[in-house]
Amino acid sequence: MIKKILVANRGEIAIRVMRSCREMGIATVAVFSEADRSSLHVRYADEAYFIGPSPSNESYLVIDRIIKAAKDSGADAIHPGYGFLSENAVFSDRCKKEGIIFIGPPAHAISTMGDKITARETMIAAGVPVVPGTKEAISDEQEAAKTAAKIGLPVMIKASAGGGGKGMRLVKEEKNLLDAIRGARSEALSAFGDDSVYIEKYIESPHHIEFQILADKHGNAVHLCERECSVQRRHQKVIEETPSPLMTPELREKMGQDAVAAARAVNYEGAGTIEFLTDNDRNYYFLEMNTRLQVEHPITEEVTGVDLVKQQILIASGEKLSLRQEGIVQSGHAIECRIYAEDPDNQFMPSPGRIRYMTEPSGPGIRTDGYVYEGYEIPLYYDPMISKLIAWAETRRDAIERMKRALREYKIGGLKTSINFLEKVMNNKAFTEGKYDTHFIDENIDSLMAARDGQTNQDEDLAIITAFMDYHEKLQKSQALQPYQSNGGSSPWKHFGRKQGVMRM
Ligand code: MV4
Repeated sequence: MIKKILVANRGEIAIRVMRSCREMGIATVAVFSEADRSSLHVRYADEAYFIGPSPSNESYLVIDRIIKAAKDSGADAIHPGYGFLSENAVFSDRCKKEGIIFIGPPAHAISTMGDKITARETMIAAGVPVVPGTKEAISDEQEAAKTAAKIGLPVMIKASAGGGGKGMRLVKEEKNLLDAIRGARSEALSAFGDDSVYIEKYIESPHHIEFQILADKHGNAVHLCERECSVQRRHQKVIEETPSPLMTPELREKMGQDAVAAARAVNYEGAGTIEFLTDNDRNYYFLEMNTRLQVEHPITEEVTGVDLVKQQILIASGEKLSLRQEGIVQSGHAIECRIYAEDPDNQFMPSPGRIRYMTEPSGPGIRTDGYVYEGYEIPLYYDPMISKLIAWAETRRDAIERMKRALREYKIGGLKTSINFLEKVMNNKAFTEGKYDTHFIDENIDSLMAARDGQTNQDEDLAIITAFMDYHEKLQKSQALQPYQSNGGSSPWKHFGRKQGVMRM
């Protein structure tokens, strides 16, 4: 039985994890850096431990400090959230050695999937389709040229230690192959300390479709259907939805089975995600596995009704999965928009700063997973994501309308945000028709950036102006009956809105 969980993270995900803990009657421990002294995850927790300076490599990434906080607090488990130490095999192993439950997969699953060449090999052995390409690291450059010719150009050179777009090169012409290999190698060596690279056939206009899986310590594994994550910019996801507009029941069944096979092949435990590239003919290929809870997990929760964090905790406690594959059905449609403190009009530069005012959307079918409050200053040390806005409705069309309504309700003052950009995506034809792939933002950047059509904001300004005019007109009428005495003849414009100026009707 887990009684107390230390959450080795910050921001919205730390709070998200603690919410499930609280519902389960589990005590929570926060850790925080200098920059996070006034962060909400610290106030939310039952207790909190200071772990060092603001830069994450001096606080959230220091294994010894996290372990010490866990020991000092008497926590029997650690939840790593996403990012930071969540996919660190050394950390998973260290927790085990210290007698602390790591709420995540064992070290062997993390390292097998972390090495992309080993992951590909493991998937091939398990019968899961991978992108056509080399099975082993490229050793000889002449051999590489032959392989590329055999696969057929264009190809991608990828770093085995990479992932998420780091250390990748696209090669369209044979004459660029060797330079690309050398470039990818040196980039990989300096970024990861490992210069192994491999070759894959380039999939021209892929969709990024991923499957959520859960696996317990007793050999049971299920999938919780897909998430469509093709709306991304520079390998940063912007919008995710489920079901995928590209999905069919037959394809879901096949991909789901392969996702479960992928998890079984590494004796996976906990929540994980199998990423696939899918082409327009609905061929699909294993890309990589994320051995953690993901940012976009809420959309899966909204359509399946499963609390993924609770499942992670139950699995880590050693319980058998209570879910059966037949019992997992998607109901309705869910979309997530990531709200960032960034300026779309200035190359999406981060825009950290103080939240001067804020009104968050709510109402039917709306969920926000966030951590900021009015007066809070978003630190420049970490990811600039402010919150995740999730809309659920019966149909995709209704979910889009609901998201548009919620984006319009969302008011954040004091810094630049991506809210206006997201509204444009929701109004984009390719998006509303569900005909988009991973090139969507690049291909539509002009119309998504165009000077705001601003209809929504103008409507609101107009509403405020007409409200004032109506008030003022009625105020004057009531003054005609009963002239002013109290304000000494000051301008009615100043008078408007003042407490002592309550009019009689
Ligand atoms: C690819 C690809 C096309 N063909 N591999 C980008 C992130 C990394 N995880 C793998 N990525 C890609 N690998 C082959 N063989 C296209 C991408 C890719 C991409 C993939 C998923 C989501 C967005 C993307 C954006 C650009 C490129």
